[in-house]
Amino acid sequence: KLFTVAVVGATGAVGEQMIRLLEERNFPIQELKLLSSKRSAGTKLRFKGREITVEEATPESFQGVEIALFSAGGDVSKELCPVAAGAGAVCIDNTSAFRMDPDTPLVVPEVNIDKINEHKGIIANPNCSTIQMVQVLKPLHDRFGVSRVIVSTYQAVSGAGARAVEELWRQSKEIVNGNEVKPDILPVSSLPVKHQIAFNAIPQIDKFLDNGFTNEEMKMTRETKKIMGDDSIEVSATCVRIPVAYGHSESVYVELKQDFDVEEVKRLLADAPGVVLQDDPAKQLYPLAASAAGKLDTFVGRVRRDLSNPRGLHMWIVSDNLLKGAAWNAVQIAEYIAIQA
Ligand code: 11C
Repeated sequence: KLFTVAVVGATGAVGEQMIRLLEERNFPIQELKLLSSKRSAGTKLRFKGREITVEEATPESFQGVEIALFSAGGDVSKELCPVAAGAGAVCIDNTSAFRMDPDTPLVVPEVNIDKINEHKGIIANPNCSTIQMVQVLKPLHDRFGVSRVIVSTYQAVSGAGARAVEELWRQSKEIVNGNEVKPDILPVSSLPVKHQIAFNAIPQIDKFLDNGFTNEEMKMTRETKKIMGDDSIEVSATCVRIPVAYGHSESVYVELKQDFDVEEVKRLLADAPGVVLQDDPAKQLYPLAASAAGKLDTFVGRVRRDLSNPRGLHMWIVSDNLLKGAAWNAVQIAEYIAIQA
């Protein structure tokens, strides 16, 4: 069967990767509709050697659409996902709009593909920093039980969009050339205070909440519980933006409920779907954002027991935030839907 597919947010950093993956994976497409805001409508994009003109996404855009991939911001999803779902499409939404809605499954295929059919027209794609972490936690939770996670992230600027990547290049050149830096976008484009990102680390991703954590940090807490299907897993996060273009890195400390053998942990991770173990200190082998960029897998290394808690485990987890963290996870879900149809 061939599908009529829409990509909403086609000109954005994630939308661009969705289109590329649909082409590379040879997704069974009858017709591809590329949709965007009014501002980007009229842009011409290529798909399988053909030129497609991007149209403005409106409530009328979804007649006949069977699968709609959304990555155009939460407000667009809130307005148009219910319309698309009402017109018969299955929406795979990359924004946070519906993630915590009890009627919306939040899916990482390697972790909870069993939830995919519980949708009522919308399936949510988790936050990038959550996806790569739960992929690695899942086999450990199944075998030993995970009680607690403390994670610090080192997140790429592309998580904040293509303009943030341009800002990193621009500021880097300004500094190297001895010119004054004028921060414009980061940490949060809608807030008045901006910070330099080139040659810096900013401990703020998204807005602060009353509990002192940021929205990005609380996404990691809440989404992990929902995806893993276990509210008892405690997650505290510190999310940091660093001057890397593509690929989020995470230092993850996990407390397990049972005694474990580090070599068994490594074997479980090596066998986990979509996960690649890169762990050989003697050869200085560990995951790196620069080598994970452009890959579909999630990489884990630096696996070691905590010094004071025998049930504590440390790991370093890296994945391309635009791919497994966004576009690839969404296209993977679309592939499962297509296979079932
Ligand atoms: C970042 N994780 O790196 C964010 C981007 O909820 O989908 C993705 C935000 C989201 O800035």
